[in-house]
Amino acid sequence: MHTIAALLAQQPEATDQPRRIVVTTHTMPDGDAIGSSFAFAYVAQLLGAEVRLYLYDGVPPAFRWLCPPCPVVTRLAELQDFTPHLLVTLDCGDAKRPGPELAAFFLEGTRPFPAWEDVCSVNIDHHVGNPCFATHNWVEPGKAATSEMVGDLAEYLHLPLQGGLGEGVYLGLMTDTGKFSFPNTTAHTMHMAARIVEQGLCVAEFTAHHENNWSLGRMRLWGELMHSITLHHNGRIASCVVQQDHLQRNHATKDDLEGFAAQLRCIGGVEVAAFMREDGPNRSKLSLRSVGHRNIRDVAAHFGGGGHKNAAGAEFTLPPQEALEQVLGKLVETWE
Ligand SMILES: [Mn+2]
Repeated sequence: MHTIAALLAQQPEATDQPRRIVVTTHTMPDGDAIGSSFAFAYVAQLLGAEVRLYLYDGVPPAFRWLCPPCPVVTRLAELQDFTPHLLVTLDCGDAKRPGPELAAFFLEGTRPFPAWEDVCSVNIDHHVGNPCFATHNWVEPGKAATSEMVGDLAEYLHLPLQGGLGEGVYLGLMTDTGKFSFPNTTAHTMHMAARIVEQGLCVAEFTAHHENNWSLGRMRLWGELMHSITLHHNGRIASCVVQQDHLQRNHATKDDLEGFAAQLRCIGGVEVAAFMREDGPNRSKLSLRSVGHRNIRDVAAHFGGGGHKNAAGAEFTLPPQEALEQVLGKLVETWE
């Protein structure tokens, strides 16, 4: 954290121009991705930097009530002559997570533009097994959320967790801990949330914005999917498959599926929830969720994915039902 703080404070050599920073996070951003990247952008701006957010998938509708701290672009070309000194990734467990336009940059060092020759990269994340793909890496798997790390950084720099900065940190804390209920929730997490509330965040208003915003289509989609849930392994595994036509008939999008895997885990006795989404012809995406002691990260990793002990995922080049069969097989085979 000290290195990152020092990097942010540093002025570019021989110029009085502000430091330029591109902040990014993973594709299909969740609450921690949006929360940590927004909050980091606020921190950088408070330190005098000029900042752009690069979000390959844009800001999902569920988070559009939050005020972005700076201009948001969805393609690198939109940055035009904004050549950054620093490129900062947040909540990205590996080099491919920021999206296809930056994969070659992190994997092979290929610059997307010649002017990016001297761009220095920073990776701030809390995923176990993060391969430290950037020039500077600050990875703390013990942290509940990447947003918690940004909160630590802000407080280390004596910046109050208020306004948009507080909202961003709170969003990440709340979503990555399942509203302060998952095993990753620590006293430090709750103290930080309390300080944000002390500094002006209204919990009821925030929750209303964040939760009471479902479309009728989303509600109907969840209803339909709930009817199709299957239990396996004596009721200890719950599974569900969502196909493209589920979305179409309910006028819903894949963003409307956010949180469904965690909901599956609410069934009494279920220790692992496996949710498989059809993503295209022969393409599927898995979300795995588990209760406290049960680690599903290794199963996700077996299929080339990753994540955390209790929340992980993977992608498949198979139709969803076939992919699910493989996952269920692996879960039972490795069950202890
Ligand atoms: Mn996270």
